[in-house]
Amino acid sequence: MSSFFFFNYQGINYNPVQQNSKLEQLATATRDIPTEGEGSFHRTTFGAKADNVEVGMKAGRRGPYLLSDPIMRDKVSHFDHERIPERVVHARGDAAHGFFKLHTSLEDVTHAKVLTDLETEVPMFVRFSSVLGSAGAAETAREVRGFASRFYTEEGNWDIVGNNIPVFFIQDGIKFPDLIHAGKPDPKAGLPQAQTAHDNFWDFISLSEESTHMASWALSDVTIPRSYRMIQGFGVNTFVLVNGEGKRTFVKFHWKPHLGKHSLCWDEALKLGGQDPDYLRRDLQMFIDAGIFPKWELGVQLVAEEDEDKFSFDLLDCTKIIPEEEVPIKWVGTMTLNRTVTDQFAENEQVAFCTQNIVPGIDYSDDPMLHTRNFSYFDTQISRLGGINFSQIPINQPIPQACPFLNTLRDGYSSKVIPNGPNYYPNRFGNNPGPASVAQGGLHHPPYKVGGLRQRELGEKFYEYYDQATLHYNSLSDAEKANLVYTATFELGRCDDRGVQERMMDRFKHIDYDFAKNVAANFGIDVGEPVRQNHGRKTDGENPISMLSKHNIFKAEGRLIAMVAPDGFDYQQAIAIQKAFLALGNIVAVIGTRKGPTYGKNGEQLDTQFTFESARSTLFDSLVFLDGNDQYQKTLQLGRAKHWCIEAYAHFKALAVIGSSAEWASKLIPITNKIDDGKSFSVQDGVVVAPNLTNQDTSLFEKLTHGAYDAATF
Ligand code: HDE
Repeated sequence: MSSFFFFNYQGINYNPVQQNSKLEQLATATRDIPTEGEGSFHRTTFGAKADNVEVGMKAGRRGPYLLSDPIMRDKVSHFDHERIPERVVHARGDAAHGFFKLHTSLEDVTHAKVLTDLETEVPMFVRFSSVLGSAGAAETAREVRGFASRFYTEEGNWDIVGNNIPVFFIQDGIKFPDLIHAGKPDPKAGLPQAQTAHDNFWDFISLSEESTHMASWALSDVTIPRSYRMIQGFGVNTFVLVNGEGKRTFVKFHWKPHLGKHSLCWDEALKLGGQDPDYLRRDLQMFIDAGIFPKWELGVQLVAEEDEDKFSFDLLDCTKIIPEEEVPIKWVGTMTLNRTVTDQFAENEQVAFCTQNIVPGIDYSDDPMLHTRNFSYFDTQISRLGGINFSQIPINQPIPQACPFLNTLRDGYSSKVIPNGPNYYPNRFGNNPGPASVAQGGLHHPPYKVGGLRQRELGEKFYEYYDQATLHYNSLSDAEKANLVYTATFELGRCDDRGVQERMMDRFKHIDYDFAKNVAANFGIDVGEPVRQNHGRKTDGENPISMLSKHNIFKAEGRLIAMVAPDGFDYQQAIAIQKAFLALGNIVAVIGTRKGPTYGKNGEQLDTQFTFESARSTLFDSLVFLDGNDQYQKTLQLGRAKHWCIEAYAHFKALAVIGSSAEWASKLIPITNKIDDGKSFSVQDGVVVAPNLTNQDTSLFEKLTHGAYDAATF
């Protein structure tokens, strides 16, 4: 087990992953480094065994270095060229392998095998990312998140390169360089890193009305996710599905996490940025390696071609969603991520997602962002990955058994194959790499009517900017609306230009008058009268639009639990609780006063993974304070231990305080340690309080863990 995680998992076995065709192909490119025996000698890149890799060749023992030393040159020169340009956006990310299994065929609208074949498990590779931060940026910075997924289908690679927000800032890709320049560090000052909280960014947004809807998302809690395992994914752009008859159907793609959507508190995000800048990648890898595999449902929203114009917005405008109440999402298959990468550079860094990668049965719409993206993603890899042959890099190759190398494309920097056959078509040799008909599984671009005057314009409906921003705002819970005010106050509070602030208040006024007033009050800005009477469509009642609402599902599953067990803890209780949490698919960390052994009240021993000093409550989803003897209680009197409890409570964590810890906690947080006669525990404000708990029955602990999570839903 790798030591890059916080600890070795107790009670959970690393789950060896079944092979799939993509992993088999990657295995052929993997070079295992032997640790002993004949093969363990360092070989130069030209294959010779080095006689010394630590001391170079000199003219005389203390003399100058000799340039003729081939081993030093080989080693140092390779090192000199190790770095490649980081992605111009989405530089910081983490990736994992997995598979997709379709459960509901879409055969009436597409002939794509991946969306019609219920039998095959399709290998996948997924990369999660943040957008503006450079490759080393802290992962809990407030950022939009990338969700790029690749299906290695038998018909070729299909990429859905999405985000965790269903819309985008701009409508036409030609503006993308300006948007990103405004968000990235200021060219003179070189700051801030991984932040939108600065004048340039909000300047651009305040001058781009179309950004208002996306801005309402960027300011919401989704930009500080608790885990990549708990984010949604959206293809954002409208694609097209094509069936065997050539009928076209518009489609939007969705990924829904089985664990529910879950965000950090801002205070947690800020602290974690320092405590563990790798928080999200560590989390992803830790759970996958523990065999607790994250899963997502793939959903589609389908619109028949003839219904294209029936909406109040344009289907080609990616600043708009298709509200679920108008077109429900059909859930069709499940993605499971079950293997972490072997080498970050070879896989995470070299993967080249391209929106243009589609398979037969899938086509593009005329979304102007999508077309720019189809150009850009391919184009950027040519400089990022050093030439046109990036598709030959193992992680980018289609599955060779199903999609063998067969074309007349040749040469270019770093070609990794030795093509043996004709390099032009048609030819006289008989083995023509020629085109495939639809029946033979060829890409199918059925005709449809385009036309009109050549012009630099957008569809008429693109010019309505606010209805859906209001719709989004209206669908937030009260807590989320309050957070939106705090976040806007923070972001604009980091701007110094009064004009930027005033223009943003005006934008906010178009979203919601009260929202604008609440933010403006923190800047001493008078927002004046409401800008418009019609605030767009409202959602009635409790979040009827599930895509928009937060749907915070707190489950005692896939969580990281801290069990506080300094010397003197109740060992039987600790073991029962640990088992109950593990059985539900969680990871349990033991916290003590020393790294290494901690001792129960009868001298029993457990290993700790953390001490109160080496971690903070922020790292965990849930904290359990056990029952313990006087020594245990004495330790809990430490300021740091109290801080763990108070801080976790303030961050809405699910907490359990058992036996003597209940009384201790009742002096720190607003709970009472008195519970009704005959009850084992009570749930108060997200805290399970169990002062008299002596029962060692596992099922009670299971209930207890669920109790805390149910109560923590706000
Ligand atoms: Fe990207 N985007 N993008 N983008 N994007 C890139 O491609 C670009 C857009 C997204 O994990 C780059 O391979 C343009 C929307 C993700 O490797 C680059 C436009 C959405 C990733 C690029 C957009 C995204 C990228 C940089 C306006 C949400 C990370 C490196 C038309 C659906 C993929 C690379 C990964 C990456 C350009 C707009 C998401 C430069 C020109 C909308 C998740 O090609």
